[in-house]
Amino acid sequence: MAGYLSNRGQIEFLRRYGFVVIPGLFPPNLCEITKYTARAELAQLKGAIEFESDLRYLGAPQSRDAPGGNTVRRLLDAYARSEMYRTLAKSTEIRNWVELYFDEHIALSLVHHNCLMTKHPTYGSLTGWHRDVRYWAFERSDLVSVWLALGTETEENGALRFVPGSHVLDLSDKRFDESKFFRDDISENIVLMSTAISPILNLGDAVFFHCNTLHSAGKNLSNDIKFSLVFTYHSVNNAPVPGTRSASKLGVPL
Ligand SMILES: O=C(O)CCC(=O)C(=O)O
Repeated sequence: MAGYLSNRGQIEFLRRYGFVVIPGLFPPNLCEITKYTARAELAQLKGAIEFESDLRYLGAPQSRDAPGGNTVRRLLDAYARSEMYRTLAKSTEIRNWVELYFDEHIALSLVHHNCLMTKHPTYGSLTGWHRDVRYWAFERSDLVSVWLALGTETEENGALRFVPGSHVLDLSDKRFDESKFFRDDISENIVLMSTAISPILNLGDAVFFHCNTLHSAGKNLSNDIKFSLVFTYHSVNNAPVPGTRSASKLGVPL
């Protein structure tokens, strides 16, 4: 999708649909090395970690003592973890693109995403429909996340699904539950969700998506762990609201 487009064409695509796939953003060998780093950290349970049992989404172990209780969801604080992740987060490939999108200098949020996301077979849980902005507080809801695939991502192993154009829809609070997930018991919501598409990503491909885009992801039904590196960016002129979690760490100007 959008593989034949120029950067400006890709940006237009994101503005219209709320997400865009950028094929081959990084070379496969660099992504393989990054995945190798992540596998080592995973094996050692190194650094700050979010476990599936912390989230308790559908299909996740209910506690750390339950079977599969040590299943990792996210290796947190990716930016602080290794030079390898920092280099990718600050790369010219991402910076130039996102700067062009905002047409302003940009910053990387250390609070939102900033993680190496894993999805494990068996105990990796699905993620319901939501907008990422649900827990974020900036002057304007205008942030872009970059999801870099460190392997193939398909519906079978729990790839992201997006509702095209949902980032510009005015969706009332009543259409979300108390955890800010998009309710699946409202017919208008069901119709909207039925328009979703799940782009296939290959090693080194990325999907850039707006913080208001409705998205979800299924369980990993394959035999292999899925690895993705995820960072979120905003204009330096779109500051986090003081006193909120979004403002709890200074962003990194790029
Ligand atoms: O991989 C998943 O389950 C989706 C994660 C997601 O949508 C998120 O962290 O916002």
